[in-house]
Amino acid sequence: MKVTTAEFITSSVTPKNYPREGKPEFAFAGRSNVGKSSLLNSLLNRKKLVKTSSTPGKTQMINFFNINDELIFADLPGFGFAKAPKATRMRWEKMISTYLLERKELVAVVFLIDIRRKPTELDLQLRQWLEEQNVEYILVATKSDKVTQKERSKQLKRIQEEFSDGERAKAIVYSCKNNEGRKELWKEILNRRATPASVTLDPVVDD
Ligand SMILES: Nc1nc2c(ncn2[C@@H]2O[C@H](COP(=O)(O)OP(=O)(O)OP(=O)(O)O)[C@@H](O)[C@H]2O)c(=O)[nH]1
Ligand SMILES: [Mg+2]
Repeated sequence: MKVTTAEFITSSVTPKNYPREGKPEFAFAGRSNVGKSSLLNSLLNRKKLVKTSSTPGKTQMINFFNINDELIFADLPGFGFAKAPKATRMRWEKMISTYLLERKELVAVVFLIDIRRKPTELDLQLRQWLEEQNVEYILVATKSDKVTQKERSKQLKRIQEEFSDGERAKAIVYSCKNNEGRKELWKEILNRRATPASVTLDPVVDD
C-alpha cells in the first residue's frame, strides 16, 4: 500500500484514553525486543516514526498511529521482559490484555516471533489467549536477515509446528533490515481491513 500519511495520534494506558477514530485497527504484539516498533517503521517506510531500541522494554504504553486516515496501527509494549520489576511486568501485561479484550476496532493482531528462537511459554500463552478470545492474528517470523537459509527453514518449521492448527500456522518471514515480507504483510493486512462487525453493529449514541 502507498503510505501517504502516517501520524502518531496518542499514547494510552487505559481504554478511556484510546483514540476514537472508529477506523479498522491492527495491533503489533510480541515479546519485548522482538522488533514490533521496527516492523512498524519498515511497513510504513518511515525511519524514525516509532521509537525503537536495542534494550528491551522500550515501548511502555500503547502508541496509536493513523495511517492514510484509513487504518490505525497500535504498537503494544512487549511482554516477558524478565529484567523489568515484577510490578511493571504485571502492569504491562494487564495493559495488553485489557486492550486486546476491549478494543472493538481491533481487526487483527500482527503477532511477532523472532525467527531465531523457539516460541516461549509466553508466546504460546498469547496464542492460546487470542484463540480463546477469537482475536484474529497474523503470524510474523522476524529478523530473517540474522539467519542462514538453512537455519531459516529449520526455524520456520519449528515455529509453524508450534502454531499448527489450520490456517494460522503459516508465518510471514520478515526483515526490517531489507524489508523482506513487507508486501506480503501489507497484503494480509489489507485483506482483513473491512470494518470489524462489532464496530458497525454498535450504534453511536449521542447524549
Ligand atoms: N537485524 C535485525 N534487527 C532487528 C529487526 N527488527 C528489529 N531489530 C532490532 O531489534 C531491536 C529491538 O527492536 P524494537 O523494534 O525496539 O523492538 P520492540 O519489540 O518494539 O521492543 P519493546 O518496545 O521493548 O517491546 C533493535 O535493536 C532493532 O534494531 C530485523 O528485522 N533485523
Ligand atoms: Mg517497541
